[in-house]
Amino acid sequence: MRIMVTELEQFSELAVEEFATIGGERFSIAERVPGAVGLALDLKAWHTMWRQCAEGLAEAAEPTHLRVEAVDEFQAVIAWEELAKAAFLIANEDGSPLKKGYPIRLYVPDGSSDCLNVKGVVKLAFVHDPSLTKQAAYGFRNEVSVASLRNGLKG
Ligand SMILES: Nc1nc2c(c(=O)[nH]1)N[C@H]1C(S)=C(S)[C@@H](COP(=O)(O)O)O[C@H]1N2
Ligand SMILES: [Mo]
Repeated sequence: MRIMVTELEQFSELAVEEFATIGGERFSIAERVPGAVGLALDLKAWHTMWRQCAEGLAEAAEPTHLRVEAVDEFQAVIAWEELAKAAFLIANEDGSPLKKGYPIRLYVPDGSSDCLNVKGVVKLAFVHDPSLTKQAAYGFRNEVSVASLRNGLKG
């Protein structure tokens, strides 16, 4: 299973092993999410390193939001500010692939809801759209309307 990553005009499709080698120090997710188990990478550090591999993003502003989509079509849209402590769970403690959450799982410590801890992430979109609300949204694809993500201005 591959993880699709997009930002502006850039696009990558990465296997979990490739995703993990983009970089960042692996740490135990329990350091940020008490009770959670496995090895994680800091989201913002990972993003910075991914940008260095992708062309044309060095000059780009910070994203405004992250949109994640899962294998089961669960998705979440989260404002960049809410992701200060966010991490990607990439493996079990012993380095083996995740049983629960494969290929990777997002964790948003200090987030507005545990519901944002999306399992089975297969798409990450680093979004540049200041018209989206800062209020995080989540749910199954056909339950999250685009209108609800906006400040009531655009459809
Ligand atoms: N892919 C996917 N991720 C998901 C969900 C889901 O239905 N599908 N449910 C979310 C919700 S609503 C919650 S509360 C947490 C539950 O996490 P847990 O299974 O570790 O208890 O996962 C979140 N991540
Ligand atoms: Mo939830």
